[in-house]
Amino acid sequence: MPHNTTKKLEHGHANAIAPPAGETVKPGSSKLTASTTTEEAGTAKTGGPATLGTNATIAPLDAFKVDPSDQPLTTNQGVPIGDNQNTLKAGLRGPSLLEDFILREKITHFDHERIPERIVHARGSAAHGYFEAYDALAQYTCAAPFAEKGKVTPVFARFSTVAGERGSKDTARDARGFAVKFYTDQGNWDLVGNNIPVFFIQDAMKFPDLVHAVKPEPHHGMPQAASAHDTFWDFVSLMPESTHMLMWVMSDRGIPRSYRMMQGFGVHTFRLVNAQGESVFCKFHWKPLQGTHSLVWDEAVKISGADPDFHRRDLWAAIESGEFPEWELGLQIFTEEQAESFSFDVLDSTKIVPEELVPLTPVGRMVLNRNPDNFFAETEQVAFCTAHVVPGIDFSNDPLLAGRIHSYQDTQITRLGGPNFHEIPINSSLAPVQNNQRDGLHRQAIHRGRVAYEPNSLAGGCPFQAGTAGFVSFPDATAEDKVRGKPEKFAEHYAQATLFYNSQTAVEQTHIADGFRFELSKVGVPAIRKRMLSSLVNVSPDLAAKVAAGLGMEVPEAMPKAMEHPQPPEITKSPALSLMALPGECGIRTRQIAVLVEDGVHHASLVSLYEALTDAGAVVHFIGPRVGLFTGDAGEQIEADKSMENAPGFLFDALVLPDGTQAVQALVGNGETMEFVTDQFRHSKTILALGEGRKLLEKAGIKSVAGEDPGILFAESANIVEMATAFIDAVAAHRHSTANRVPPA
Ligand code: HDE
Repeated sequence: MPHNTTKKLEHGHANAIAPPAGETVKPGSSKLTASTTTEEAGTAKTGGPATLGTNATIAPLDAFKVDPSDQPLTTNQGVPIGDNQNTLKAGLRGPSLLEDFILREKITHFDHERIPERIVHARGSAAHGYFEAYDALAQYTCAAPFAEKGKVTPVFARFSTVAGERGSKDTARDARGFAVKFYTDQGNWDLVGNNIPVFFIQDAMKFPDLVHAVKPEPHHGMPQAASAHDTFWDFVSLMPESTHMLMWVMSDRGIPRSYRMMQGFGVHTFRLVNAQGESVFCKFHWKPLQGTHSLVWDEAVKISGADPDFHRRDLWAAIESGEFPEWELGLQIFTEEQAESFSFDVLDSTKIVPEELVPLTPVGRMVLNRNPDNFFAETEQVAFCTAHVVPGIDFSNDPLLAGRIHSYQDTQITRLGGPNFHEIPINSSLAPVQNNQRDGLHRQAIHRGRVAYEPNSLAGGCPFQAGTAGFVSFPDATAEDKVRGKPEKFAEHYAQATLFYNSQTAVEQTHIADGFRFELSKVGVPAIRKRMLSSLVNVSPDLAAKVAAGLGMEVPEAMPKAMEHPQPPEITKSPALSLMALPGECGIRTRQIAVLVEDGVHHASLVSLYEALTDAGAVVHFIGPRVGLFTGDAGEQIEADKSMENAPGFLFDALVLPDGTQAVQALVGNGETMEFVTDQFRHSKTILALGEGRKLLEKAGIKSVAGEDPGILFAESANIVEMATAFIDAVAAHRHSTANRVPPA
């Protein structure tokens, strides 16, 4: 019925509120809902065995979850909304009315949807899970997560890049954040670490300088998520203490294959304190059970274009599919007396404690088994703070850590809009919170009674001090002058950079030189390049020479050292520092394997291979020149879930070239196939050519015969079952750098 009978096309209320109805999906029928309710391992707040289908972080968050199934649309006041399509107007063509509180509420809320992003680590992804202690650790600490064997503590872990903004690519060369919030029954403990065990600077005073140098240059806002620019290298080349961390960031560690495949480190020396008040020093290490793997630079660059969410997607998809990533927590425990004898200072965050000096004690495992329900509510609003420690964990005097203890608490006040960020569901402790702090923006708690001070008699003295049952700072004796300065051993800047370089395999050393060459080639001021090279001479003349050659420069004089005669290092090689020298035993679980398909493909061999690979835990994708159905050699149908256009070769860990005359002919004539094959080859990944599929290698200019390159395998379709095992072993090795592959011209 037209609203105005003289204007037949003007629609009144009845027509205007009916948008076209799309196909509806019943709530609860999505893949997401199905898999998030089938968690295998659950957690309990106070420990005890994990029960099937439960997770202690679910229940407290449940109270805040909103599910609109079968519910009407409402305003924020709960008033049902009749029309969500049209503003209230004085006549259909008339002015909008100020009284339209529904429009105003909707637009006003929208106008304020964004919050400031994190100053650093803005880009990140997170998941829920649990930590399970292997044993009671009472000898060293009374911290709740280590109180008894098998104790389970819920966790929320967030991984991040450092320099890029919130929407930046995942595969930038950068350190990665590795932050874990333990919801212990003694309050929240945040272990806010990185995937690299050292840091660029020794003192918090330099952090704003470092971050200003690495972030996009302030005059033109470039480059995004990259350290390859003048201001960063200007700063670090003037700060020799950065050299050790530079070695790590320029190495393969700076471009991990997956958040699930990287180590994590607490970086600083912390203290463990036991119930008797005795303390030891400690370093925290997370080791992924998925193995440690990295990208190569060319691959990282290409992935950033094809899938900027590469790491986010990987973490999400693994958890959705029930492949819960797992890390083992190891501690390096040592006494203050031991520390004093080391050639380096354990309060210096630019130094590691080599595992040969203090071995790792495995103390438990972390499993991430549930994706967040809402990115903003959980991943964005989670507030990690180094100051969040629990009885049994304490700080050392590391001057970098001291600045962090202040900074994280402080930054949340701007980022999350006030001092009550601890009440946001993802941040709130599972342990009850009782104190006399009151009010402030966005206060949720409704404090009862009239007493908000202590001591009091009107509330019976409650809440009362816990005394020695509460957090007691370790009484670290200090009786010195107030000074600004650094302890003597902080002046030694190169020994561990050299240790790191000398502990790498030849391939890893080449990657480090390549990393420096690339980054410095982006530096426009020659004096900065030269200064950095002169610093690298102190690390390794070999490295300096390689980088200088790559820049077309002479190797300069070594930079004068701050400390000419340091105490000799305890060790000169540490195998634990090389990713490649420590191959994982993790098989091919979650590896992404591309199988090219076309009409006429040899169907039976692909079916057998698919079964063998998925049995081994890999994720197999059939990739065609387009998505959709293809017809196999005997008329069977095979569906391509991705196309070479939407999922290029460099997104996959391994490639299978199919058999079948007609299919191979069609693929040979397709330029995208050649790029697919060439990238797999250039990035040293495993390729299996079935039967006539070898023609695709030949066409791509890859001249390899069986047995020549451990990453290039050939099989006849008839003996695919025997070859599957060899293929699985080759994929498990991840990359075949020893093959010395030269990209075809
Ligand atoms: Fe951070 N860092 N940081 N940092 N950092 C932040 O806190 C800071 C440092 C790390 O997933 C900020 O909530 C100072 C070392 C991670 O939410 C900020 C200093 C290590 C995350 C901050 C350091 C880290 C942050 C920005 C030197 C490895 C992300 C937003 C004194 C051990 C946590 C925020 C997450 C985030 C300050 C050095 C790791 C500004 C002042 C060393 C993983 O507070």
